Amino acid sequence: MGASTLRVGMIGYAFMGQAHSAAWREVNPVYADLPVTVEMTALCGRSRDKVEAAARQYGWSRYETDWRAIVAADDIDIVDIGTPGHTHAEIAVAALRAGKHVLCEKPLANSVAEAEAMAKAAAEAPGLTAMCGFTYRRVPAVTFLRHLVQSGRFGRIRHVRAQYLQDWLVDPDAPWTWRLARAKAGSGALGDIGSHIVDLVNYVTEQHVTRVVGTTRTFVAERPLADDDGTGEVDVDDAVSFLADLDGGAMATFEATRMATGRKNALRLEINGLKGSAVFDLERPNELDFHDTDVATVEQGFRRILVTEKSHPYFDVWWPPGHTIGYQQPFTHQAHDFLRSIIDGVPASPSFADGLRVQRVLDAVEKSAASGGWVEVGEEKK
Ligand code: SOE
Repeated sequence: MGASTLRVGMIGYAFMGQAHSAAWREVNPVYADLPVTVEMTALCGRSRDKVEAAARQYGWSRYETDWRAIVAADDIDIVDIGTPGHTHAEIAVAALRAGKHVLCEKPLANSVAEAEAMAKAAAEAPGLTAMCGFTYRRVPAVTFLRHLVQSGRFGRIRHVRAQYLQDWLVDPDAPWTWRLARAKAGSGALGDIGSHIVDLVNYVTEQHVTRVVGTTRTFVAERPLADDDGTGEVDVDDAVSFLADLDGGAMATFEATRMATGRKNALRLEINGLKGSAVFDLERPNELDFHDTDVATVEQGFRRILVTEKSHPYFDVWWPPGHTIGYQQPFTHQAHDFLRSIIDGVPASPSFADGLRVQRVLDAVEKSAASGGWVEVGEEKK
């Protein structure tokens, strides 16, 4: 291999494995100016038959059945982690210590202690890129919303409303999965999808959650197993709601649920500032609704911005205006920005420290749901 090749080993081949594989596959063809070539060197999973088939289907050169082989391999520069949360810390810390760059799916970990160990390992490896996969930062309309905030179009922000609504657990007979086991997933809707909106509120507003009060609910405590007659226990939340104070003075509400009938993947963000408001909904990913008080009062109202111009974030490499992109492309943007962080030595965003910050909020929400009161979000250890 030449110095201009970066070789990826990916661990996990399910939903995120498919999305990340597509991103690694298309990052060079899409970004012609990238001075490195990505090699999809090895895919790892525990089931030999399944990982072999996935490696062939997604275009990986070889497969492994033990993640340690990926971390130890001399011909791998980047470890991409797409496994359930309980494995993230061990793999990521080992990979960083072995001198690999790491891209790790969200939530960063299943506990604050694990996330702290990961952030520490990243801090102790300053020459390596360690990024947490909060991919929605790279939806062009979301990035553009952040630009609008930064350029003062909302003035002081008073309210933030963040929701992530799905419905794949509405049916009480929907099968049990690892995402419903605390030992593997850490929490339920809170960590799986609530983590995305906590990160996005931080990212878009540059305000951080300081305290929370919330409640969680498990509506269905047992579900049928997919491959035998038994049932599996659900010991995580199906839904969570919480109020939060942000350090820039805004009030925020958060809601994450897998029980919102008809809402398939509705990540919604609404911002109300003194000078304007905006609404984003991931079910309409190329649009942003913007209300701007600079317009004459009689002409005011929410107008739809189609975020597909070449000058919108990330769109320079895509299609002519109006030719939309979808769920996959932000993963490609993420792969590109990850590679750029390695090549240019710029800090990864979101970093493991950002992932830890989200983890502290999730932890505070769980404590609040247990106590019924407000909980301060833990501070960084000095
Ligand atoms: C499942 O709820 C899930 O796949 C999340 O784990 C992802 O992060 C989100 O992008 C879509 O929904």
